[in-house]
Amino acid sequence: MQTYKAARKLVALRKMEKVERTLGLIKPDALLAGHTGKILDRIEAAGFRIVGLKLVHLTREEAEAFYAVHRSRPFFSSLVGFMSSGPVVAFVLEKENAIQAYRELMGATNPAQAAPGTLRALFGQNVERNAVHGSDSPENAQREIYFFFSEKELIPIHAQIRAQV
Ligand code: RTP
Ligand code: MG
Repeated sequence: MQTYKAARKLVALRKMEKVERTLGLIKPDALLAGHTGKILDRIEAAGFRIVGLKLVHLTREEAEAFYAVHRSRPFFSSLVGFMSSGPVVAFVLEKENAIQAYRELMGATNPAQAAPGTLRALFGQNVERNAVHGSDSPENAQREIYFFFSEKELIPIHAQIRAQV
């Protein structure tokens, strides 16, 4: 009963504050180059709250399912090969307008065209090995979050603290 009330309060709080959730990945290139700490530091410094976090090594089939929207693109086979070549860090971020805000922090798909100071400009190598992923719409964010996480693995620490007062 108490838990149900608390959960409803959290949902209301998130709606009131227009807090959105997005799914992010640190891709195998950046992870294997040892950039995880620096990338997460920049994400937190930009005001995102991490509510889910894990290491995952995708199989080729899982990478194909994750990027299914790009199935007919010429780069699909290479992309899923790259995304299953090593582990990724998966995370769920919360912030007002998180989806667009995180895409701005990532920068353009091609690191050569990404604005200075963005994650892809700083840590990306080329248009495929571009260090990070971020959801591009509320529908895709929802699908991608539950591709990697169960509800129990998402812990809105900041909202929990405020809900207690
Ligand atoms: P992401 O989905 O990973 O956040 O990247 P994005 O929205 O900026 O780019 P998208 O068009 O969705 O492409 C997904 C990923 O495919 C790789 N890619 N390779 N060789 C190429 O021309 C090419 N174009 C895209 C990148 O890894 C890109 O992030
Ligand atoms: Mg995309």
